[in-house]
Amino acid sequence: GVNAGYLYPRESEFREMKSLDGFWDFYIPPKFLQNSFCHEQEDLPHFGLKSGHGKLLRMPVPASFNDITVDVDLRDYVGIVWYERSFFVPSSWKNQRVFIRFASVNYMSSVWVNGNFAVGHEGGHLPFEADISSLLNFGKSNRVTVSVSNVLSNVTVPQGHLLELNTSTEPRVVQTYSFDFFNYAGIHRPVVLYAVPTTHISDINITSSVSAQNDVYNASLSYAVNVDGDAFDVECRINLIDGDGVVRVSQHEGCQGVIFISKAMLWWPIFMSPSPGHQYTFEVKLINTEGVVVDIYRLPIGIREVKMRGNSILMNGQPVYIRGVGKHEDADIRGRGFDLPIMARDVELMKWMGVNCYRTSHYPYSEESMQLADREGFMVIDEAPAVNIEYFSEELKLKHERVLAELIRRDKNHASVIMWSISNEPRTQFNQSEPYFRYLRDSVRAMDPTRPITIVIFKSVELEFSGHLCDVLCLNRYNGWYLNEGHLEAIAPAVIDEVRAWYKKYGKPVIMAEYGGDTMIGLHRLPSFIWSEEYQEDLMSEHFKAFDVLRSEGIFIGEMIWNFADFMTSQKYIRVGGNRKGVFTRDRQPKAGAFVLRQRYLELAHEL
Ligand code: GCB
Repeated sequence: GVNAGYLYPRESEFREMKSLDGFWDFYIPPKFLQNSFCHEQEDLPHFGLKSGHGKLLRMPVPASFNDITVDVDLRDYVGIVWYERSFFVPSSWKNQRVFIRFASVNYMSSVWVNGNFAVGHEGGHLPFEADISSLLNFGKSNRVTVSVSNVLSNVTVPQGHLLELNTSTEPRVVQTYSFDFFNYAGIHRPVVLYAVPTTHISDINITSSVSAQNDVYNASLSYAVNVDGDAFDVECRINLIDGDGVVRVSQHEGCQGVIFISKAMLWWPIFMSPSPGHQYTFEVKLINTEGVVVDIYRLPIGIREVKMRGNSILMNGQPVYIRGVGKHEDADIRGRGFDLPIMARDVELMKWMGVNCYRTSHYPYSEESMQLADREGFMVIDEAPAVNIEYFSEELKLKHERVLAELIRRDKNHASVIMWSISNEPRTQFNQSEPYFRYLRDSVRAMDPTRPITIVIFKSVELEFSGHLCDVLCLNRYNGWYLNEGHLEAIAPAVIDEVRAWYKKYGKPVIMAEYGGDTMIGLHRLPSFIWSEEYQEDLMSEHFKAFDVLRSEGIFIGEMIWNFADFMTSQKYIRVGGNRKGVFTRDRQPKAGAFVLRQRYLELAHEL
């Protein structure tokens, strides 16, 4: 549910953690049981996976399960799989509250501890947890069992469809979906066990506003701390601590209030300040009626204010131009699995190219990557996992709203997040999309009135029913690729005409959120020819001509190449070992296009 698990677990004097990552038992049910929760499946958590009749393997956590083995049935698996492991809980945790927390399981999961149901969750990419104190054996061994289903339907976010295929042996259920990235599944992000005091900090909300007086910034932070347990018996003491460990402001009043900071060091995007990504530590101490500290939580925060004025996004009053990339959490073998080295490498490559922003296309990224963006000063367009919505219904709308609530609850305190993206390429040519997205836009606005909102559009300007709901128009358009492939000379006029038409229709500034073309590294053609590195370079340069014209007209505020790196897709004849629109390969080495982008982005960074 929306009420738990969104405060990132951190150790402190009062908080202990234990990682449950590593090899887990992994169970594939016998074929005839893969799509249903019938008897044998219901008994599994009780007796353990070893009691079943399926296939037992060892599976690394976190990782997608699809690309670990050489088994095509597992790669293309549709249905329920199971994970299980044992762990010890120290006796010293007995008088605390113990939670198990999954940072992401894709798509639908249920969790049992020692055979007892603990929690269920629908939707990949967002965390969930359960207080399992009453289910544990303290000072002894325990068992956790997790079922994972990767089935997508009309009422999942994102949507997908099952088909039955006749084969030479038996009919086979296959999953289809209209988005192109591979539907990886499994326990994708870390699993932790953590213990907190019975009365503890359960959530923190912070918003900052900034005022400038001759180059000096004063800021005010509004904060609210939620307490779980005997909330009436505790008070909050807040310290705002700077990077050097010095307490800048100390406030004793309460769990809700406003802190004023004179001469604040603001959070600035990368390239906009000599010290981008500045953070303070927001330290909360819970104090009981005897004046004794009972819990401490420390949240890194950046002080900054995002605002729209006219056609500009202002960061601390300064207009920003987005030099961006669309990305994926995707890598060889681990699929969508959490991967710190890839995350760190991506940050280095983005810095090298002069990137100042990325979109979490097409789902929320890991909490660690959001923290890294805060620290490095990247701006993030934070996207819900609602990609390619085709069928609109009341049930889907409410699920989509819950996913947005979970996303905002998780990411609201990140300085890097400058905008919420409700959806990527929904079918907004249909009338029903208007009330659907109006409802969600209003809901997001109510949950977070501080950030602009977008829907990433790909329909044509004449037949489109959602642009008026957006604060910024994000447009995906593949000139020189899906449109007029091979015709580089047609790119610039088409982009200019279309962006002007969008601006004219809705009066909102435009970001080109995707453009690009597939490129096989090592394929060279003179003159350039589609799929060659030269073609990607030329395609980009033609877009830049249009972007510069539109920028000078004041209606265009950002460009984002599709994609940062090559990534895996489902099997399609237009895909060669995946989508090759990356300016980097899947193993993060540059194609020629990366150098072209770098030159432009660094020039723009210094000119702006
Ligand atoms: C799009 C989608 C993106 C695809 C891309 C492509 O419009 O938003 O997910 O990967 O096109 O390369 O086809």
